[in-house]
Amino acid sequence: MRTVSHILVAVAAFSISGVVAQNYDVSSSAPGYAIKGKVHKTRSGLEIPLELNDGDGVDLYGKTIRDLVVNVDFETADRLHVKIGDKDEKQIPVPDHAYGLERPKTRKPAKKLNYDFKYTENPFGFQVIRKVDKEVIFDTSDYPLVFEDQYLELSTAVPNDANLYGIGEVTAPFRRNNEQNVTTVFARDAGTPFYENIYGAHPYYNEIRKGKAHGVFLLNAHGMDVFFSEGRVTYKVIGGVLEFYFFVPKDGKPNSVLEKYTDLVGKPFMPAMWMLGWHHCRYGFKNISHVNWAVDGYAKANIPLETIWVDIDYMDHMKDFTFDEINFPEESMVALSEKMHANNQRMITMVDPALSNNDSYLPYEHGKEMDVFMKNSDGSEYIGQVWPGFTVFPDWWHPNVTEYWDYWIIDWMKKLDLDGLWIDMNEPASFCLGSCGDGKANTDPPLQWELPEEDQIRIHAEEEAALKARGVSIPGDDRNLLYPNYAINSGGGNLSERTAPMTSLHHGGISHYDYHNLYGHAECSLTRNSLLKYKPDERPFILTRSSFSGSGQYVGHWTGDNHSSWAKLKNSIAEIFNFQMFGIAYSGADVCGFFDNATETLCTRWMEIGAFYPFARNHNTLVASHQEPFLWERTAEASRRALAVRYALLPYYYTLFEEAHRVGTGVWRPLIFAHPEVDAFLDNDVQTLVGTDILLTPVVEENATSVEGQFPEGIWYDWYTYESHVSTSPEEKVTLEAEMEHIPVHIRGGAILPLKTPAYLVKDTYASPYTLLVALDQDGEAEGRLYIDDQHSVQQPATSDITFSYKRGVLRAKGKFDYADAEKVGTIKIVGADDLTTASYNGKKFDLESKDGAIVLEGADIELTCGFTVKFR
Ligand SMILES: *[C@@H]1O[C@H](CO)[C@@H](O)[C@H](O)[C@H]1NC(C)=O
Ligand SMILES: *[C@@H]1O[C@H](CO)[C@@H](O)[C@H](O)[C@H]1NC(C)=O
Ligand SMILES: *[C@@H]1O[C@H](CO)[C@@H](O)[C@H](O)[C@H]1NC(C)=O
Ligand SMILES: *[C@@H]1O[C@H](CO)[C@@H](O)[C@H](O)[C@H]1NC(C)=O
Ligand SMILES: *[C@@H]1O[C@H](CO)[C@@H](O)[C@H](O)[C@H]1NC(C)=O
Ligand SMILES: *[C@@H]1O[C@H](CO)[C@@H](O)[C@H](O)[C@H]1NC(C)=O
Ligand SMILES: *[C@@H]1O[C@H](CO)[C@@H](O)[C@H](O)[C@H]1NC(C)=O
Ligand SMILES: CC(=O)N[C@H]1CO[C@H](CO)[C@@H](O)[C@@H]1O
Repeated sequence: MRTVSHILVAVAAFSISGVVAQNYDVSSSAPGYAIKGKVHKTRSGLEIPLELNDGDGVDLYGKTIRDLVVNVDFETADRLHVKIGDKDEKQIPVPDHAYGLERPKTRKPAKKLNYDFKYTENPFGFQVIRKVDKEVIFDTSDYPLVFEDQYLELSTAVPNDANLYGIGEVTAPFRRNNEQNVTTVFARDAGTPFYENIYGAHPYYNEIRKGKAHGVFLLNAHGMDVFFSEGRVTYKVIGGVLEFYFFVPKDGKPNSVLEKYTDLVGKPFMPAMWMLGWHHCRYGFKNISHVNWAVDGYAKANIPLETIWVDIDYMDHMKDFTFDEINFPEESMVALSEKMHANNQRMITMVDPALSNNDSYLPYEHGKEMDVFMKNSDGSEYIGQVWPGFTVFPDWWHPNVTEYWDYWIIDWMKKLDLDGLWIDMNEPASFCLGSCGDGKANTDPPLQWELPEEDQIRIHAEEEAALKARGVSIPGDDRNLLYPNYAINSGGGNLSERTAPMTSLHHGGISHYDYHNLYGHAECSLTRNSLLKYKPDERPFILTRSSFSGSGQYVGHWTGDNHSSWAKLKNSIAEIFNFQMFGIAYSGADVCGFFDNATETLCTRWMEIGAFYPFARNHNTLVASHQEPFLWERTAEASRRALAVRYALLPYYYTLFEEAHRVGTGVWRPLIFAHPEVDAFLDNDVQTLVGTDILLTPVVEENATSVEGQFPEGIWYDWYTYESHVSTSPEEKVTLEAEMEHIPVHIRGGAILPLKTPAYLVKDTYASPYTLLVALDQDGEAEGRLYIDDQHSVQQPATSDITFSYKRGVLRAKGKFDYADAEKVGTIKIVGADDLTTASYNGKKFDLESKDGAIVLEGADIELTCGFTVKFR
């Protein structure tokens, strides 16, 4: 939802002394470690004991740990696990649990490994070698390992100007090899400043080297800086252990790397069909009639709207599970939900984790009784400040919290018959520096950025004093949790800025310092389970702001509080690519921008590409002017046109989501991931492949009426005219016409696309028979896939999984045809052939029509209950 951009200004005024950009060098003075004793063979690999070398340069930023153990597990042919941990196991790893990561249990080493693992004795270092071309893809041997309680450092050599993608969450170009640059991984509520750490934590990257891809995942939930510099990647981590996973599929395809990564962290969840429709939201709807105005506005303008969202506006004093009795009374919200459902539309509301600590607020009383809120280091209740004023925070690790959260979530879902939940502010965000004191003030504290600057500075100083007064560590833990000596480059400054104090506690005495990056992830997992208890057989809809590696199995993600600017429009594409790579396929950015005022042209161009986001929603903030797409003629027209393409493609999108869910591949794909061998695509983070067959070339520059695009080799057909473009050199930049209401969309020659006739609603769209669009390649051939199920149930008794092929004039469908209410193919269109006049199917002859650039068979009436063949002549 929101962060307040003004706070950035305010914070800057505090002159953050603890936060200077850190030294980019590795600690060359560190003595490193040597193998001490015997290297053991274990059931699945090796166990290597390490001991610190003598020498100076210890205790760089923390307490040096002398004895380490390296566990190497050859888990699968393409996955290697290397964990460097302290022998005493005092360091806190990512828990082996759904709120962390459930590790696969490996019983014996895999055979026929696609990688080699080598190590050096003294100093200890290791190499991961891609077997197929002997490429050393990870190599720590030239850099000393540093292992201290609050500072771990490890570097690998990479080529100069390496092609690195990933490490997040960050707003940045997709290819991340900026010279001497740092990406900080530390969940943070910040309105998407370029290059700074924001909401989620994803210590994962893909590298493309010599046309082949591999993946590197550091499974660690502590704050860290990752430096991509010339010839080197360096991790500087403030706790935990160094638990790496390397993904080295034999074929070197980026999609295979994603498959292997999501084998480990979890596959993206399968959305229900309706979730693929268009969503609308605004923070700042004044009252329920205002929301209805938006719903009706879409209808009048005939711009598809599937789901309306209500932000915190509906709440009484912004408290979860309450209603503003004047502007959003309960009965009006129920009526809105009923109206939406009566029209086959949907409704979603926001729920924040932080709960008002007002004594007469039932969710607070209840939680207090069950003791489920986070604690200060002295055992008292931790009080922060979020929208309702002073707040407490559910501790997702408390044994009572499941019962507690289930109760309130299910009650809320029932009350409004909601279709899903939006969970925000779960970094967790809190507006004080760590603690807001005892939260006993009689009135809600004013939002700090609304105060004069001198008051902001005074309050901040008071907060800092109060925080320090509690101590920088937790009794029994001598680490400096508030101000570790190595200050990661968090854009927020000190770690506890705008979040819970690092010294606050989760159940079992775990400090927030150790679990901060998992807070949102845990909420995702827990909330999904609550929704499954509410309706066990409905696929839950949850959209989260904060996430961690693996959250995609529970939720979707939007890229947070962006701006109505051309730069943010362009960058939204790279951000979505990142989340496809992180295993959160259902992701999107706020279309038309959240902060600031969108102009007609910006919103028009944004609706055009936003119509194709895997998760597609227009969303805006309180003070910004309205940006409902029906408010401007040109935006409305562009929205209708682009959404007609999306809705026509729904079966294709749905089939891709099924693939993402089963295999782990992204729905949106950068050209370089489809063609890692084409260097010309390395930096192209504007053009987007939807799956393999649809290429989008959006305009992201103001006033442009044409756009340059690159095309992988082969034939590409214009979506609207079927005009063909034959690409022989992907390097070539082709200029495409793109008047204001038009987004260039191309179909890959060689694809068979299952399409529907677009209508206002997903349901009505689906009621139409399929059109099979057969787009021929140079050899006159094509292939495609269609997945069918009941569109919403978790368990599917029978599904259809159909492959289509077209060869030498014969269209064949085969596969699995089990789905009970199988639909029909009504129309077959062939693009790229001009000499066909008749077709025969099941003994019936059809005359073909040549229409609008395609050869068309109408009225085919083919039931998708078994395989079929259509012969064209
Ligand atoms: C950050 O922490 C340091 C102590 O390490 C302190 O001197 C500084 O004032 C803090 N800055 C902010 C903005 O809280
Ligand atoms: C990181 O790269 C960006 C873009 O090239 C640049 O603006 C920024 O200054 C760099 N940051 C550092 C710390 O070098
Ligand atoms: C609802 O809000 C709109 C927009 O501010 C305003 O025009 C209208 O008068 C309000 N309606 C009611 C019933 O308060
Ligand atoms: C769980 O809640 C009950 C009250 O419902 C309370 O008595 C109990 O102490 C709580 N458990 C823990 C571990 O706090
Ligand atoms: C608690 O909530 C009640 C009811 O909304 C309100 O009247 C009261 O002022 C609140 N108390 C505090 C301390 O905010
Ligand atoms: C945005 O538009 C509103 C009026 O709708 C205006 O009050 C506000 O100042 C504008 N904001 C900016 C940043 O231009
Ligand atoms: C786009 O056109 C408008 C109106 O002519 C002009 O004000 C604006 O500066 C132009 N923007 C760019 C980036 O050229
Ligand atoms: C923090 C950040 O990235 N702010 C940018 C948001 O977008 C506006 C343009 O709309 C820029 O001016 C800001 O710098």
